[in-house]
Amino acid sequence: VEGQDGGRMEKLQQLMAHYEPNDPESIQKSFARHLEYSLACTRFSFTMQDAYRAAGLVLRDRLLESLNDTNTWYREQDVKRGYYLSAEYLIGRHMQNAIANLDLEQPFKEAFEDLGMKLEDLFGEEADPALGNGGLGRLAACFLDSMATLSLPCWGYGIRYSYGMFKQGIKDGRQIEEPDFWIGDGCPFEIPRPDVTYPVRFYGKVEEAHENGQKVSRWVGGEIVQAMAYDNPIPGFDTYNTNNLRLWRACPSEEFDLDAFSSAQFQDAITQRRKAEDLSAVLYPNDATYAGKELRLRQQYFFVSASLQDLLREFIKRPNFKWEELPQKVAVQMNDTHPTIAVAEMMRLLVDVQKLDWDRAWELTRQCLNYTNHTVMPEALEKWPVEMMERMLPRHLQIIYHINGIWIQKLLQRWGDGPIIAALSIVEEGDVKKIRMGHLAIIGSNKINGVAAIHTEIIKKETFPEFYKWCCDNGEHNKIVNMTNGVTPRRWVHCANPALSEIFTEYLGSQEWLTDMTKLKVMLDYKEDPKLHDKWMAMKKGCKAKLADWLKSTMDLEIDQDALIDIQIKRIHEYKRQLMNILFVIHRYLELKKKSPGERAAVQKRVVLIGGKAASAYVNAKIIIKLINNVAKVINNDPDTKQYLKCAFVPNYCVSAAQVMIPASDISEHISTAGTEASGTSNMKFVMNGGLIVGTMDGANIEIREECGPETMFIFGCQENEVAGISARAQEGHYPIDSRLQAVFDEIRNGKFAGQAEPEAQAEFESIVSRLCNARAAGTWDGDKYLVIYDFPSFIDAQARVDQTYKNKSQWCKLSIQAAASMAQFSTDRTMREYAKVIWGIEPARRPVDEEMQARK
Ligand code: NBG
Repeated sequence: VEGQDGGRMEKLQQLMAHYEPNDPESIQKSFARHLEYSLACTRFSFTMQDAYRAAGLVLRDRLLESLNDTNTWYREQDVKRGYYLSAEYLIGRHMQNAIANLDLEQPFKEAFEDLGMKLEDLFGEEADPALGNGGLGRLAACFLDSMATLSLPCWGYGIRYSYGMFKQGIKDGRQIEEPDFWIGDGCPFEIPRPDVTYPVRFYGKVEEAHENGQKVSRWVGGEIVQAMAYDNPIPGFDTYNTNNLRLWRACPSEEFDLDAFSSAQFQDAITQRRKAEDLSAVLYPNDATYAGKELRLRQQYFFVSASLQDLLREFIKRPNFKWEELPQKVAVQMNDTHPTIAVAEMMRLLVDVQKLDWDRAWELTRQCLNYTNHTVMPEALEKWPVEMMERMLPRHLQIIYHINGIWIQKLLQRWGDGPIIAALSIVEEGDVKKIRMGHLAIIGSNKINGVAAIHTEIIKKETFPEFYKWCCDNGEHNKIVNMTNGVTPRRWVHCANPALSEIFTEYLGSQEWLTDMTKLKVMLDYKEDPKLHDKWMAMKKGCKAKLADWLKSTMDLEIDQDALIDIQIKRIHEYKRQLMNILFVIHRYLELKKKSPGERAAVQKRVVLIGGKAASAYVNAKIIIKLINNVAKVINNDPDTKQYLKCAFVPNYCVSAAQVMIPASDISEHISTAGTEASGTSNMKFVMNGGLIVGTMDGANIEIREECGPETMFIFGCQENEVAGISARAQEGHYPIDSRLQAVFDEIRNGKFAGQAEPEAQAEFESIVSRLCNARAAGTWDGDKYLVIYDFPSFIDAQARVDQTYKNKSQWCKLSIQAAASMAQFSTDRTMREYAKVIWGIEPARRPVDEEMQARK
């Protein structure tokens, strides 16, 4: 509605001039109103789920005020904006985080306690939005929190999957996958935007035409799907900025043709509609691998196209915009290869739609886009069959060929013909010709980054060595940069571990550490202070009690709260070596069995918890889950040992489970083969919560050790530069097996954990053991690729050091404080500052505080 009729604007302005008040009574009023008017409940009859929804709407009102004003502010300031393109966001529950970041903890608590409700119970009602697989998706969510907290004008773009990561159940010790319809009756935090939609085309053909004497390409026909926006406000902590995570949902482009109701086309219309909606229906449950399915490429193009159309529209809306300014106003980050079709789509939008000439468009594209690599596992670098791309995205294939043609010309001019040309081509020749998305990303990007120091070095030397050579030849040494990952201390300390948050705030005299973790260094002065030790140990005890309650209620497991808590939670993957962990548990059990009752009492009690999901098609990972469950069953039921050693597989590991488990750990396992884990981020969360790490010299472990001191970490295993040599020896059969590991293998082979009762499992377990012991027969090697046998003895030693150190409680406490207080480097605030400065060239744009906001505070 436009115009000023009857002073409408002024009137509305007056009516809406004030922010929603944040005192407990106003919150209660707002709650009651939503309960009755938004949810149609009565004040006499509503469920906890209703209460959660109404409370969510109370928060949403406040989030919206801030989101709208922040957007207006960014527009007025005409700031450069960042756009994070990610197929995954493992956001976890919104409510507690939103309350903390909006600085509403006290009034909310009062408001709801006064109504006889506990906030924790409300939080427990929220479905955990799991629109991601693991570390990559969770990192994206932590990034959003930090971007908002730093007042960086940055948005996230992704897909609003109706079904997120599957729910993992365990039946007879095996993983079963259940659909996660998280969206259920709707999420109170999201804002559907039916007015923000974009058409996204698939299939069809390319026509050449002439326009004003110029040859142009027109992509026509095929089918069009509409992308509709759903906004998820992301509030910053200690700032008035709220950013946006815009997720796209696929909708059919046309509503039903009513005439078709009476005709045979009706069924067709329904099928078309379904097909469109299928696009954003499910998240692919693969972590660090990719399954080359057509639907996956459709999902990727769908969200990339909608996002680029949206951000270009915002750019064009600026008065007197000029295309040359695009790199001064827009920076795009492509999170892994999933969104890298963006390179071709940006070119299509600039050349075909905006009519820029090729060279100019290419310059702009290359200056705006950036690419993060998250893994060195070759099976995760996506490659799409040329045939598939030609069918689905014919214009993009043309564009990619054109980009590649120019690129190859440049290479030939510089180096002449040779094998390096084929290695660097975007097109992979072979039986099935493929487009290498990693190559496309690198060629189309301004900066490329790895996610931890060692990982970035491996990218340069092993993953993309030819590119690195090209960059160095061109004087572009800094094209590949390192951006070590982080985690947000708001969710991972303040929300997950309120008792620890209180200790920090008490010792520092303010909450400043939550936005500047270097402040925690002050804690080092007290690391030997018995008073702090008492508080610290009480904090750990409280966290363990919470964990114990949670384990009891979710899986009916009882644990000894005085035991050392040892946790490994992450996706199940051979390179992460959950197998080595469970083999060690068996070893520990066998050692205990050998001892007399008196000797056993002297052994450190331990509870070993392992959790994580296996990709549904990943056979070996699923066998490992079964093995863990079977081992747990034997150990936990052995009257000789069960008070000293307990082991459990914790089902359905997810963000909210992590928030309970991480604070309770004494040690956690980050034990990937050196050179395989790009970074890891749970390692950071554990240490921030005062847990110590058993780990290899891999990923971010290396940097954590540097920051916290080697004495705080139990390091073992071979180094990255030794792996190739050891592997070669293993393949030749010169690969001794430690007698203690041999004893474990024997026990498995003898049927201790399956046997005749479960012949199928027995065969699977035996196959795992014999694979480890395999030398190379012929062709490809399927032996101990991840060097479990080689690293096992030093793993046992590291665990012995853990037990030894843990005996001295005050020494342990000191190390725990020292490590937790030294983690400033691993806040995503640091990571985001680096991206903003080095990659994006984006400055913070903090909303100024007006009097009303000040008064409200
Ligand atoms: C994962 C790595 C982790 C890393 C996260 C975030 C993929 C493809 N990669 O080591 O395995 O911490 O990314 O960078 O999921």
